[in-house]
Amino acid sequence: MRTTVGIIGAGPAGLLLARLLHNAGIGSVVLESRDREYVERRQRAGILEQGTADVLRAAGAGERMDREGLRHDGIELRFGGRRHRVDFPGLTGGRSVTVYAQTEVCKDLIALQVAGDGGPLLFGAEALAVEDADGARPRVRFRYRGVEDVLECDYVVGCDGFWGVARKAVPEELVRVFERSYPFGWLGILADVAPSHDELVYARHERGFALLSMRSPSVSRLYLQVPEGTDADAWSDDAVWDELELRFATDDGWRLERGPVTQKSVTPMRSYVHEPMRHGRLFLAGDAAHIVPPTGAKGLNLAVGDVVTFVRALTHQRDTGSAELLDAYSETCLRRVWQAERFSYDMTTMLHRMPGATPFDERIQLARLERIASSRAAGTDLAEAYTGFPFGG
Ligand code: RFL
Ligand code: PHB
Repeated sequence: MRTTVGIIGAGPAGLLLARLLHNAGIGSVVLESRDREYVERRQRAGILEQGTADVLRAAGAGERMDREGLRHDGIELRFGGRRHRVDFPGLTGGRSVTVYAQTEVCKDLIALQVAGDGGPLLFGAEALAVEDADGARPRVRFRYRGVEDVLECDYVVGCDGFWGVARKAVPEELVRVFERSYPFGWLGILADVAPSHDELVYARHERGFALLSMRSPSVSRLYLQVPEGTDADAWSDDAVWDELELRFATDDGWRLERGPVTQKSVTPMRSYVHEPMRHGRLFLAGDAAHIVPPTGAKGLNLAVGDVVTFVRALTHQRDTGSAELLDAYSETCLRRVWQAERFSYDMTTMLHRMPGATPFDERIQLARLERIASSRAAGTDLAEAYTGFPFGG
């Protein structure tokens, strides 16, 4: 097999990349180790930055998002029994975000890919290794239906997530990894009940962080901070609702509606950056190169930024003959990645119960929240970061 761009992974990064390349007239093959059903059911992110929604629209993948997605003009910060709304358009000159689940983005992109002539998308095709990444003809060795095969490419893009194989092809001596893990995770539930608030609620409580999000007007998505290594099944549904109620409690009598829980799982929290994001003709995009804790809602949006940057660079090379933007890929992406790392870290440390925190640390945490609630400048900083940094800037 031969193609221009070999893409490993059919998460949002790989699927959107295949779409954007197709729209630019560039061929690709996508190799995905899981089956289609698994990819379409995986519960993950829920918030699309304005720039992400714009990219999906421009790629021709925004029709259902525009119909079913929910535009959100703010979030609520809850602490000390009080509520503070961060007004996105008011603070950023009109920007907002869209609540539309990552699984739905993936379904829409897969449907386009299999319906059109967007190039092969192979499910059940596991990449084993990227070979000759810094040569003229990189290859992906993969196994499909029990048979090993080789995909020869002009470029390979590793969109294979945190557990993928692509970044192993970058020689160790050229790599720097920046990492931080947090000694807690998020217990997430999906519940068949209308969201108890019309915008997301980020709550800081002595017992730990809680987040109220949603998937639709009738489906809630809620998270609780739990200790590292927590088994989701150790929490009964009632225990989850009781704990959520405690952490979201306000002085003004706000009520949390309960409903049947349809999914429950625990997500670990990690900050991770792999530098560089490029080696020869191998490019890394999305979670393959960087992870953020979910508190800033940035992971999916970073993946989109990376692939937009790659396609811009590749079309620039095709149209002008200049490899300048491809050469700058890692640097360009990393500027935006580190801004998202900073924001996700700030949101995480401001809102979670940090093990080992002293009473002094807790007062500082509250002072950071008070500052956002009382200063337009501090509120604007959060609103700008949450609604999104420019792509490729
Ligand atoms: P993905 O989605 O992990 O996709 C990688 C794909 O590669 C496949 N793969 C392989 N295929 C072939 N050969 C191999 N050897 C392979 N190894 C792996 C995998 O099967 C998979 O299909 O990475 P991608 O595309 O970079 O996308 C990144 C996002 O998924 C991730 O950043 C977000 O989900 C993070 N995230 C959030 N991001 C947001 O922007 N907003 C949010 O609100 C948000 N909330 C979240 C989140 C992530 C969460 N979890 C579960 C980690 C909430 C949660 C709970
Ligand atoms: C979600 O809806 O899954 C979600 C929303 C906001 C976050 C993280 C996750 O910060």
